[in-house]
Amino acid sequence: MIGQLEDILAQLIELRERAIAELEGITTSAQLDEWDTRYLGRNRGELKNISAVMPKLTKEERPVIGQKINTVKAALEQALKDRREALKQREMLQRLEQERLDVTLPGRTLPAGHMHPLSRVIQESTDIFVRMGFQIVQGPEVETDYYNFQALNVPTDHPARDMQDTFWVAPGEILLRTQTSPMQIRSMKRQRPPIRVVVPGKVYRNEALDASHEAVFHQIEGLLIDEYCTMADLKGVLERFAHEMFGPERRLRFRGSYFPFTEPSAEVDISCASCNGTGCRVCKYTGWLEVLGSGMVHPKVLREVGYDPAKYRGFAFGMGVERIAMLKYGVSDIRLFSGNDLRFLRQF
Ligand code: 2U9
Repeated sequence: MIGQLEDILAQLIELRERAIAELEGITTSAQLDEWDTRYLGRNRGELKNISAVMPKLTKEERPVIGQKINTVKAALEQALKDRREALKQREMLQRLEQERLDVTLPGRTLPAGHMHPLSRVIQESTDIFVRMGFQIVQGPEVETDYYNFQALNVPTDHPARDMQDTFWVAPGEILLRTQTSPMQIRSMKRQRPPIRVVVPGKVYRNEALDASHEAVFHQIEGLLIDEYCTMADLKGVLERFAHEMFGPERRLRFRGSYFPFTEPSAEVDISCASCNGTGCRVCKYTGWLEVLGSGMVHPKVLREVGYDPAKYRGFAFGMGVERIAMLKYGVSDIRLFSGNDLRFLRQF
C-alpha cells in the first residue's frame, strides 16, 4: 500500500502547485469564486475528491494523509485569501485612478446679481425711519377716489383729478394711486394715535415724460400723529434722514409751500453736495436741491379719519425715490432706472 500513499501525496503536491499557479493569473473576483469551488468546493472540489480515498486507507496511513490534506487545504485557503486581498487593493487603485478628482482646479463662479438702485434707496431710507421708530406699511396700487383724493382734502375741481393727470380705471371712482397717501388714511382709520408709519411704493401719474418725469415712479411717504407734535419734530426727523442718507455735513432749508393735505406746508431743500452750497451746475447755481415735500397734517384730514384736531396733530412728508437716487448717485435721467440697461445697472 506504500505505492498508493506516495501516489496520493504526489497528487496533493501537484494539486497545490497547479492551484497556486492558476491563482496567480486570476484578475477578477468572479474567477476567484470559480477557483474556490473548483479546488476547495465542499461538493466536487478537487481536494474533496482526493479525500474520498481516506476510507480505503489503513489506520496508520489515514492520519498521514489527513494531515497532509489539511496542510494543503490551509495553504490553498491562505493563498485564496491573499489573492482576494491583492485583487481588492488593485480594484481600489483602479477606481481611484478612474475617478481621479483634481481638488486644486479653480471653482466655477456663478454670475451673481445685485439689488436695483431704487430697491437699495427704498431699503436704506426705510431702515433709517425704522430706526426712528416708524413702521413700514404697504398697500394696493389700485385705489378708490375716496382714499386717493377725497380723504386727503383734494377738492373735486383740483387739477390732479383731471383725466389728464390721473390714470383712471373707472373714471371718478377707481384709479391707479397718484401717491402712497391712501395707505396712511387706512392706517389712521385702523388704529388710534400715536401713529408712525412710512409707506414706500409705486405710484402713477399721467404726465408728459422727460428726463425728470416718469408715468410710473416710486414714493416714500411718512406720517406721524400724536398729542404733542410740532413742526420742530418734523424738522428733526427729516434732518436725521438727510444726514444718514446724504452725509452729516448736509444742511436743510424749509420753504413755505402748499399741499391740500398739509397746513402749513413746506418744500425741503438740501445743500448741494457738489459745491457744498456755493453754487454750481448741479444745483443751477442756487446751492440747494429740492428733495421732498412736507407739512403738518391738515385738520380736515384728521377729522375725516375720526381724530379730534384739538387733541391730535401730526406731520407728513413725501419724497420721490427716483429723485433721491438721482441725487445720491449723480444720475441725470430718471428713465435710466426703468430702462433695464445692464451697462447702467452694473454701476451700482
Ligand atoms: C396724509 C397726510 C398728508 C404727504 C406729503 C408731500 C408733502 C410731497 C411729493 C414729493 C415728491 C410727491 O413724489 S413727489 O412728487 N410729496 O410733497 N407729500 S406732504 O402728506 C400726507 C400724506 C398722508 C394722511
